[in-house]
Amino acid sequence: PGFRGCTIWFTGLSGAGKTTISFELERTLNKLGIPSYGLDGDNIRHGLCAGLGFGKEGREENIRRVSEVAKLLADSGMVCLAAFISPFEEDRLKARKIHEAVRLPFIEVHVSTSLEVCEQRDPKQLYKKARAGTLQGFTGIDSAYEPPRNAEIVLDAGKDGVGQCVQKVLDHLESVGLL
Ligand code: GGZ
Repeated sequence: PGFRGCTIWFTGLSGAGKTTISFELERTLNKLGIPSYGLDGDNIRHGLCAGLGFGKEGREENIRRVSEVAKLLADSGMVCLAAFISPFEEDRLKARKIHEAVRLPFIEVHVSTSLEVCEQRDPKQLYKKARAGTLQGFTGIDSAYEPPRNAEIVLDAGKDGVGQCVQKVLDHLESVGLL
């Protein structure tokens, strides 16, 4: 059987570099002739998941919908890149199971950039608002992030540049025969 596509799932704190890495990887794969497509909060939470909040249930439903879309993209032969905080182990495990039930590879990438670095970067000033108490339930401040224990790949975008992170994912894909 030929290549059926797969999902590469990026999890980590806000500002960890998930979207940046996944979109750079998307460009690289597409240049290599491997069709890929990135999903993230910007193209999902304004459309498919508009109206969902950031409480436990809103995040759970967000990740459930994204998982189903990722599965369809992977099944179509694409490399689907999903970049979501996805803070809860249970929700990520369900995403994995949705794929594995139909034998589509699911590769979890923990973008483990420290809270310290993410907060220092704070590109949207959300950590600042969360610290000030004007934004409540923010991941890493007053909402939990459960670090994955079963991620296929761990990246630290506080230590490695975007290019190095992308290369680590490509190396993994090659080592498991997906490239
Ligand atoms: C976390 C929040 C919150 C709260 C708004 N907690 O850095 P960003 O801005 O661009 O990325 C964050 C994005 C997270 O959406 P996800 O769909 O990835 O989250 S989850 O997987 O948990 O469903 C951040 C912004 O939304 N944002 N409020 N309270 N991030």
